[in-house]
Amino acid sequence: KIPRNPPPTLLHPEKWCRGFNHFISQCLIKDFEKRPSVTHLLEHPFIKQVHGKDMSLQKQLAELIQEQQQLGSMARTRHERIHTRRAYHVDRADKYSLDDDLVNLEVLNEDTIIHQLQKRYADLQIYTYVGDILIALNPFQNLSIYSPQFSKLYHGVKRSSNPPHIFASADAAYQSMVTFSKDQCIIISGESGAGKTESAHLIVQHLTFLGKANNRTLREKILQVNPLVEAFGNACTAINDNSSRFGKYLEMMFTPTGAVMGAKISEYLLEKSRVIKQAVGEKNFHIFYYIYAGLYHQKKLSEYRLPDQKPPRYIDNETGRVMHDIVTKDSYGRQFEAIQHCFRIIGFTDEEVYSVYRILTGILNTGNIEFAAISSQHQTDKSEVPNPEALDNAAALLSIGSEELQEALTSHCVVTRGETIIRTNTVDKAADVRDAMSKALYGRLFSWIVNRINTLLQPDKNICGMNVGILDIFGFENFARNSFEQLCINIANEQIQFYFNQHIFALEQMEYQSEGIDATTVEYEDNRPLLDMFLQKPMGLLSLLDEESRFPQATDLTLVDKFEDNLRCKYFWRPKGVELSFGIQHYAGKVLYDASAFLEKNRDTLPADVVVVLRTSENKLLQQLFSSPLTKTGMFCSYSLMDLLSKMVVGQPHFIRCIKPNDDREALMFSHERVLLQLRYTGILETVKIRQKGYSHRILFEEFVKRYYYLAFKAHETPLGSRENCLAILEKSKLDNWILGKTKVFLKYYHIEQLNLFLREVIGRVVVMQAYIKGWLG
Ligand code: AD9
Ligand code: MG
Repeated sequence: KIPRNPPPTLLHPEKWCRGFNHFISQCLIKDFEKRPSVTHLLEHPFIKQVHGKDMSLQKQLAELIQEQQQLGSMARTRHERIHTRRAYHVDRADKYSLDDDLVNLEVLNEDTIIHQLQKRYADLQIYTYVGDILIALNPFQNLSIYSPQFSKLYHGVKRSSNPPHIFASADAAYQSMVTFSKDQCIIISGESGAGKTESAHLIVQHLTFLGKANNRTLREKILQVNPLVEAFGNACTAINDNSSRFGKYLEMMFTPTGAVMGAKISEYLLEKSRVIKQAVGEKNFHIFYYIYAGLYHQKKLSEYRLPDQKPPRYIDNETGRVMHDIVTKDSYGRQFEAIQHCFRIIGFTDEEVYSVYRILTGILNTGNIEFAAISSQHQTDKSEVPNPEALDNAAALLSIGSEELQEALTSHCVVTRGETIIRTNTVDKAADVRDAMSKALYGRLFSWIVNRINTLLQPDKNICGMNVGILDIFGFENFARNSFEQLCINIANEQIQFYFNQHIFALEQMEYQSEGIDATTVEYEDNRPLLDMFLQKPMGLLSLLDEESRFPQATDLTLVDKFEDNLRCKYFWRPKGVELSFGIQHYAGKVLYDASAFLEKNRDTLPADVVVVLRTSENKLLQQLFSSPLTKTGMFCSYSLMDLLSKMVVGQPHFIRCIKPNDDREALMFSHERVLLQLRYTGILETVKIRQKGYSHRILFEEFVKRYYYLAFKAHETPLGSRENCLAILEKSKLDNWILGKTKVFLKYYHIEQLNLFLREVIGRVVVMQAYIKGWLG
């Protein structure tokens, strides 16, 4: 039986196979394997039918051929692999090493785990598996294991044929996406400086390699996205010179055949307060140094009204240091060129980039505006600007009137009983308004850049694609002094840990019960009570913070009192003698917070007077930034997080756990104590246990049969999603250790890879077929 109408596209090999199931299984595959004559095929009525009708067939087949060549190259890579290994001294027998996966440990305890990791780290084997989860130790040195040869090495091969690698994890996500046409998500966690952002880059690098679009420009664009947003969203902290100060979810979109076709970023909780002030030893966002140095070297500072002797106050945290760096080293200047290049490649217009620079330098000039009190007999709460040139500079760069700016900074309108009264601002208040304006400018500029990137990298809406999302947020932080920002960051990490626990422990164990399966339970540290303490309404910490922020009379002290009165649990305490401080027992350790400025930071208000002025700007971009509704009040921190989690829940998660081997950023230094701590609070020991004993994949009978029926049934059959049929498939594929529940098949993590490889083999034969037809068509 030949299908009456050939399907309109032949894009996905699996679909192709399904569309032509009978035809292919009965005739073409068999024939091909025997190398049939071309005339035999030519005469086939179906081929005639397709050839006559569909001229784009050739193009589609060409794509498939390319894919096939890749599948073929997998086989060929064997030779190459050995070669590459030798070249990079990763020499090892071309077979499975038990050391690669902690699940293989016979004696399982903290000591054996840490010993294994330490031994591997000394050999520069920074990656280790725990079943399907990847542990990545930060090497603190550049390793030569990320070249294109390595991308090839890890492409589409069995996981056990190479040492563990982040490319293998990226590959697994990609292969699941393509095989099952399902969105995937990769969640990278670890404390600050553990290597999340580097890992995210490497994943993007490998995914762009895999999604080898014919479109080279698109690939280049996507590779520029991370460097660009990180220039604006990362900064040097006491822990990490390139610390992420925002959460980033990057979705890479692919066509149904797996060619990359676009990307989209979502940002969470940018630490805007960094724009106006940085802790000792820390810096502002990278971009400010890049632009100042770039303009300095291009001798363009005066054009942007910046002094060339002394950097603006906002970036001059350590007096003199920055200027010294800028004059003596040109690394910032080169970074500025790199950023210009990123803008250009991604597709920003010159005008847009120019507007961005004006706003950035406008912010720097705004920071230099000073205020002094005017005392007269009647008014003592009035302020003026003693350095009007700074005001003029800022106003000029923001393309607004300088008098209007001064008004907006030093006074505010109050509407009472229908009447508008103008009140003056004290010096402190004026400085606060100035800084609030700078923060708002930067925050909105950042969001605009992100949105613009999304527009420029938007895929063709007509193609129904799928994506791999990569979550890289700021890691857990514990400084000498911890403020509101650290609290937000740590709550976000708390949620990631919860999400991990849900997926690795809770959901799995719940299903054993509901499916009537007797599997060993693994105890784990549940941080749910802690999360409740933060997020519960109306009595959680964040709700209390919001409530207090709404009282004009409230102070940071009344806030901490309120916490103490209401949060009666073991995770919260208040140290004696330090009024504004409180402690939290986080999943990752105890953190002492200093509540100064909590209320102000949470309120994050921008006076309407400022918005009104900024909206008059002649800079179109700036106008646009402030045209959206004014304020988002309250729950800033938790709303964003909810959004983040709901996003992640959509796809199937893959976990990467980054670990920091020492606090000195030293290569080859393995601090037993530090690693042990991280293994403990991330629950690695328990994770190994559950992967040893548990069934990480639970698939409904129906879904299982739909996915894998090829393995036991004829291609044209449509078997029912029954228990018996599942059994037939499982037996045919010769797997052991699986269990059948009431409605689901329970599989070990390694079964999935075996089944998928099996399936790919079958599908691969179809592709070979298509290649053959291509030969005839071409
Ligand atoms: V934070 O929570 O954003 O403060 P991350 O993102 O976890 O933190 P990051 O990826 O920035 O840490 O890594 C910190 C530094 O470790 C990098 O700047 C590199 O110098 C170093 N690093 C991390 N991973 C690698 C790697 N795979 N190879 C080489 C690495 N160096
Ligand atoms: Mg980071």
